[in-house]
Amino acid sequence: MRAPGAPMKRSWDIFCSVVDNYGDAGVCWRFARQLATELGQDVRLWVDDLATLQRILPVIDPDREAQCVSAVEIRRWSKDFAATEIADIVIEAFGVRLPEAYVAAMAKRRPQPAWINLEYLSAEHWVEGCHGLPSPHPVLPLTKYFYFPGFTPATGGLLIEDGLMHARAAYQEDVAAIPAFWRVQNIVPPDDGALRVSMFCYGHAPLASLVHAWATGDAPVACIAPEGVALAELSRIVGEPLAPGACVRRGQLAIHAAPFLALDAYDRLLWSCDINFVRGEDSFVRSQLAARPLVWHAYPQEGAAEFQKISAFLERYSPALEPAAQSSLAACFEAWNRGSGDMGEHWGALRGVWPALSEHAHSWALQLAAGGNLARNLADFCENRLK
Ligand code: TRH
Repeated sequence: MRAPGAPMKRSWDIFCSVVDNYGDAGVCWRFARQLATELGQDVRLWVDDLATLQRILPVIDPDREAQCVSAVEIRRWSKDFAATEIADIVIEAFGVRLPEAYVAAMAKRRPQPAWINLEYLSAEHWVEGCHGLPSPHPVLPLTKYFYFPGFTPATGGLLIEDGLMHARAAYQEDVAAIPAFWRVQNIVPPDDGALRVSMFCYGHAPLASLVHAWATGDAPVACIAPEGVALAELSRIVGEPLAPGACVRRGQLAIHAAPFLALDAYDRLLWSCDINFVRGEDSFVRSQLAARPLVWHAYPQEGAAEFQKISAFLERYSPALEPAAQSSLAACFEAWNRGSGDMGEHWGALRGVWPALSEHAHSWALQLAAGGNLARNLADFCENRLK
């Protein structure tokens, strides 16, 4: 029996191509899992790079053609894609090109499937005008719809699991939870009283300037960095190898090397820190839902288009902040994304407006959670297309 308010059970095919990094796999997996476990949908997730999915979801066996995890059927999407039954709802994630034979079969299927291009997240205004627009196929009698995640009710919203806010608050209030997290994840526990900062960024971030400011600052900082480019760069800066589980100290700074965490453990890292440096799309959203201040490293784009995305986000995020906090945050994002050598000074300014930032992070998370969630919104949107 369907839960009250749950959408009708439909079959879904989600096609995910990993362009680079982890965001494509992270978003698709999160979305697929929510459809299957919370909305009772019958979901197949086609992924062309199972090794990347395995990094965030370690139970995956990258050598298997098909496997089931959290009620999602995960399938290898290989070049020689074999004919398969067409689902009721077909999602191409981030504009990925579907197999031609699959599209041809979609056109013949009766009733026709709902076909969605799930787009990247942006806070820019134009997104509201394009969200939900149809795009007729140039030859076949098929229509695809653009579906945009976003921060306003005129977009598809964000991926927010049921009960997430409650689980996060309970974790942050439980005095035993954070020490247990360090233990289980093999991370040297940060010193009591140190400001806890998680670090996930691209290679061009001005980390050296930040490391200098932290090491020579007047208060202890614990920087927790999962394995990856940030940890490699930190290791280069301090001139010491930083294997997961290691901790290196420089003045007021302690760098805690962490393993690359499974997706849900990474959420807990964000919940465990006082501020999170995040990047791309998925960690960016999760840090906001962690109700903690963030510094965002946007995915670099042609023509430096990421700076428009940063301004658009801050335009939505910042108005409730006092003017000094707004300008310090904007300057910090700008310096971080431009790779500026004066990032350390901007960090100092950010510390000056700390209480306002922390309080705002909390109310922003609640505001996002009150806005509904993308998985349910998209299921409703597709149901209307299938009627
Ligand atoms: O990895 P990213 O840089 O992904 C990017 C963006 O999605 C970008 O928009 C896209 O165009 C590009 O990929 C191709 O950053 P993002 O989006 O934050 O994704 C990282 C994922 O990795 C996220 O789901 C969280 C997860 N993660 C872990 O599971 N464990 C970890 O230890 C870390 C650091 C991240």
